[in-house]
Amino acid sequence: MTEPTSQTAAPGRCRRTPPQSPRPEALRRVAALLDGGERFVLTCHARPDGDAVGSLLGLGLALEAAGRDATLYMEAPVPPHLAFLPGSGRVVTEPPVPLAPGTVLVVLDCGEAGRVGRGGERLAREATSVVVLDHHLTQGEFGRDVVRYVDPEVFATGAIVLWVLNELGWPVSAEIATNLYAAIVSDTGAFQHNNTTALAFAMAEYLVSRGADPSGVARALYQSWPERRLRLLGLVLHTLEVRAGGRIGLLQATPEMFRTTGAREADTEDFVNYCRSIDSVEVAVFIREVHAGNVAVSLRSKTTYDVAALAQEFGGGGHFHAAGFRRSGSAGEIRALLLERLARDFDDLRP
Ligand SMILES: [Mn+2]
Repeated sequence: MTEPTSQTAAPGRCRRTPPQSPRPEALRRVAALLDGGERFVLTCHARPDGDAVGSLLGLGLALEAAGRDATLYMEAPVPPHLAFLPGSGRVVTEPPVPLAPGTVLVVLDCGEAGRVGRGGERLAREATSVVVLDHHLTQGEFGRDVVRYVDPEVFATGAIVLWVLNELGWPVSAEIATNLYAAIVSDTGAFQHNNTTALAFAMAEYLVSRGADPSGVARALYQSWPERRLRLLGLVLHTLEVRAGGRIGLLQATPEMFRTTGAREADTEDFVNYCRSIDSVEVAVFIREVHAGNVAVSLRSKTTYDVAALAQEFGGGGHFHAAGFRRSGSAGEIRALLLERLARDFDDLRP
């Protein structure tokens, strides 16, 4: 464990303990399961973001430091833009078969076995117990009893992981702090989204005092993209369309755009926010068709519109202001369906 420098640790200048959780009982149940377990499998939702990966690695490193056997499983390798996170090299992309008796499955930043991707449902079935640490509104079934710490009011799953570690009295190393700090930065949009609370800053302060490097994390998250991402963005921005008197903005990426730029789906992270950045836009939509017939949609809202509810109608989910879904079909078909549905909420939206 890296000790904070004497400067940051000076009394009155840094937090000795992280802020407390508002749900101490749920926290105690989770902590008891982690403390009593010997063998763990940690996983998160497929196509993970910084909160999913940071939470998974942060908890994984803490379990290992506490002498537990922890397998960190994701269905695909850590996305390149998150590979800087300490411990990312320990992630395996094959789920362990079969699960050793006594294994505790911990599902992070995801409330549904089906969203873990390949092997998620089997892992949930075979595990001795299942713990869910999450903050999504949309919660689904695991087909069994699950111990959940789920709070949609919390800005990041990384915050819940920090509470769990604090409850256990396990040390927060610089590596763990970096992961949890990156989780919070990612899910608050670098402290810009309206989930950014005083608690988010208090936790960030604590994590920086434990060794997280804010400018290093910002550089890795926001200034380390391959050139092809910007080439793709250039093409995507040309597709901008605003509807409903400017309140709905749409962007689209076609298979051809991916082909000509060599960009991948992971390179489109946060593209939807360019649409939301328009002054009049309340609902931002980014439709991407990576392979023909295979469409993903990102939805964002600025203030009062619930995009989680909208995404759920299309088989997806998420948060009030940030959600998404995937469907088979053409981008054009799904765009038409979506606009038809949005016309119910936006009177002046004409098909
Ligand atoms: Mn999250």
